[in-house]
Amino acid sequence: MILTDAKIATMTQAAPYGLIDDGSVVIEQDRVAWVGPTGDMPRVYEGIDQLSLQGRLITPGLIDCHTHIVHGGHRAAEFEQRLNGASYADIAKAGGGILSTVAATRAASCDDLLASALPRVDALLAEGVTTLEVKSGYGLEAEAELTMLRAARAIAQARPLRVQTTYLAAHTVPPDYRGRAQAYISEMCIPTLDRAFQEGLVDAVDGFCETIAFSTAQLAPLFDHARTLGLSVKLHAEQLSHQGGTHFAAERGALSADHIEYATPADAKAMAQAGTVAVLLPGAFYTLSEEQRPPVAALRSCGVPMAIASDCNPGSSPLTSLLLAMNMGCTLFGLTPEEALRGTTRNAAIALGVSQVGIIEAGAQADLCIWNVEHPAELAYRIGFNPLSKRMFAGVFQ
Ligand code: DI6
Ligand code: FE
Repeated sequence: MILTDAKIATMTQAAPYGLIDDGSVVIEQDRVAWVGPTGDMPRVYEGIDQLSLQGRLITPGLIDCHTHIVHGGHRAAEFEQRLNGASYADIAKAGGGILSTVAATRAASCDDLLASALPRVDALLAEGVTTLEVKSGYGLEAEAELTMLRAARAIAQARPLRVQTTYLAAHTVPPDYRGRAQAYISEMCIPTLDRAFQEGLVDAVDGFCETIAFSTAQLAPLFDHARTLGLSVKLHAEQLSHQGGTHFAAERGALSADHIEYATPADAKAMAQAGTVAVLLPGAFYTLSEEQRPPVAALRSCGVPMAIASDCNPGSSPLTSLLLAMNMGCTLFGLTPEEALRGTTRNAAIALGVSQVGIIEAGAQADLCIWNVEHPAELAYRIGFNPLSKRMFAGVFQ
């Protein structure tokens, strides 16, 4: 198939957008065979069926590289508590927060978790998401963590998209290990990681480095173990305070350090050296009414790739719109619309360690979005409007 009469944001070159004004994409099975200005199309492709897009924009399929989309229950009551004056940390210390979602998640079966996640997944798909990262981390005991990961894998059976799973048992210390974080890591997180790995349930390992969760020293044995299994690591770092997580993540060659509102210019430098992606999560910043912004200027000047994700979770970011996350990345964090789109395509793919997605070039996966817009900046510009015309996953229009 040939998609023609299109603007194409290939995201392959440096800014702006790798844009081709009057372009075509040749698709063979699940791959892009050729992309370029229509006038340059090789003659071998003459005679193949052409679909005119009448000037519409093609981008790579969007990638949401940080979600907790599998979880039981919701936390609307806490939203209300926060608006009555309680802070996110207060609620967590009082046994609410993550732990209330843990109770609801443990009570749910794999089928329940899948069924409750799918409407949220569908909201993301409707806006052009073709690759989705899903974390565990609301089980905090072996069986419930494994169940979450199985539900995450089941999403890719139930819907046409790619799922990357992340093991986040080190999300917070469960009540039965209170005050014994290190024992929780060695007795629960590490042995369960082995089981998840053997079952093929895990693509990467994550942790939450924060005063209300784990220190870098407590996370170190888990990250060491991930490395012995050949698994990549990533980290929730510097979200609410500076704990050294970003530096620790960079030192260990992490795929990404996520949130990083409190990261410093020195942290940005360490990330640049390690090739660690900065995953910015404006939905959590917005929901928690945070004021400390991630060090975007330092990230930019050091050349750290920036990604944007929904952080879809029931507590700090009940967000199921990647387009809105892009808008917030621009409005709240000062990203350009070009950086926002790069952040949900090419850089999001790097944050997941997945190649051949997030860009449009020969050999790449044919995961594409077709948009009813004239210019790619429109994607981050509108608020609450979805201009998606069609979504293609693995060479098939959905
Ligand atoms: N940081 C977050 O923003 C989420 N997890 C994390 O480590 C919040 C999780 C929750 O509140 O349920
Ligand atoms: Fe998160």
